[in-house]
Amino acid sequence: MKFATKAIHAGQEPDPTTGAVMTPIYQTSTYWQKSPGDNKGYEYSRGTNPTRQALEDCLAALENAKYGLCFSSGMGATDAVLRLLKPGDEVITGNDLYGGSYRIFTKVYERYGIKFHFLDLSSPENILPYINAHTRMIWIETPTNPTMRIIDIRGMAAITKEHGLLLAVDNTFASPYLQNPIDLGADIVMHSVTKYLGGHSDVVMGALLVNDDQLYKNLWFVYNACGATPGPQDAFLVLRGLKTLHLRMKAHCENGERVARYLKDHPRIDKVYWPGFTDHPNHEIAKNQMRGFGGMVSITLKGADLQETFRIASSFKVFTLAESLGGVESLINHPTTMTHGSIPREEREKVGVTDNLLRLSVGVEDIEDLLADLEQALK
Ligand code: P1T
Repeated sequence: MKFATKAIHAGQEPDPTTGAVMTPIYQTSTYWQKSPGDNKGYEYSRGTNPTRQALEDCLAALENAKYGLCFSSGMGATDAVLRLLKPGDEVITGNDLYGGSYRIFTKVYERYGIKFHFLDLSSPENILPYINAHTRMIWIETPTNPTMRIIDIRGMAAITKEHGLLLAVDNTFASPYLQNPIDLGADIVMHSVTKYLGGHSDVVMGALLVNDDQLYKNLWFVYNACGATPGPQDAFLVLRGLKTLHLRMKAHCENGERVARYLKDHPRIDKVYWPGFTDHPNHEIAKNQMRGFGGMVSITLKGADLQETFRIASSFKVFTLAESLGGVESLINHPTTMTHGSIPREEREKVGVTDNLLRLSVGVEDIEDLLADLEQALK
């Protein structure tokens, strides 16, 4: 099946009891057993729930994966992956990451004796000097949040396979519409489902998608044992959102490109971070591994201090100043004080996350209204 058909149908059949075309919200914590162990495949909703199962199967199909697991947030999904590790293990990751990922690595898992190396991953070979007998996993985010660097997934996978390491890819910014890391050699795909997959800024959820049977079993154990699984109402909302993922993503890409090109020539703007520009340092890799460039655009304001940046960030009328991204509505975010506040200044400034940086999640409103809003706010 092609992408649009999978987005609408995968994992979903008319309900066997009523024929309902839409997957029902199975709002139950537990399931009847005729005698202990004699049940219809469901025992307790922390481990299995039919609405969640339909969503997990749909997400797996969209990522060309065999298995899907949903969590109560993107961070819950990341946490489950990290629970595969043990004290003494080492992880190599990028130096340009969602602030919450940096925080769980440094503030939670370093306390349990896991070591993280934060590197410039613009060239996969940069990781070679850091691989040793303790290295277990490479964790990458591409495009990166918020400076839209692109990391070569195929190049990374060649190295992780040679050294027997796990490659985990946070595919939140691209969504499976634009990029399928498993096809490029990744072992684990992670999503903040909260973003493009849900698509309507009304659900917080995460997901992991994998192909390997043993890896799935290990992750399912954590999922059930630690229990950060989402409820059926949220699973239903995401199933509903997914039915328009391909339509929304096409519109996000079109509007994202128009906004990026408009800002590139704007006298108030210094840099525009968007991987579709031919002079973006990783443009060729983006073209190679993605099917479009997405709706995320970051900018730096020319000569603006924090106060002026705040003034501009607060003067939009269509873009809403808020954390998060990937919904139908356009959002604007100030990374250094909002989403990336947990990264020390000297670390984030090295990769361009400065106080005059703003991140735009370009929604699917009429492009003329979005450009007019940018024009009035940047006056
Ligand atoms: O918010 P949550 O669903 O827990 O997902 C965490 C997460 C993981 N990975 C990436 C790349 C993300 O962007 C996020 C969440 N990010 C935001 C809330 C944000 O505004 O950047």
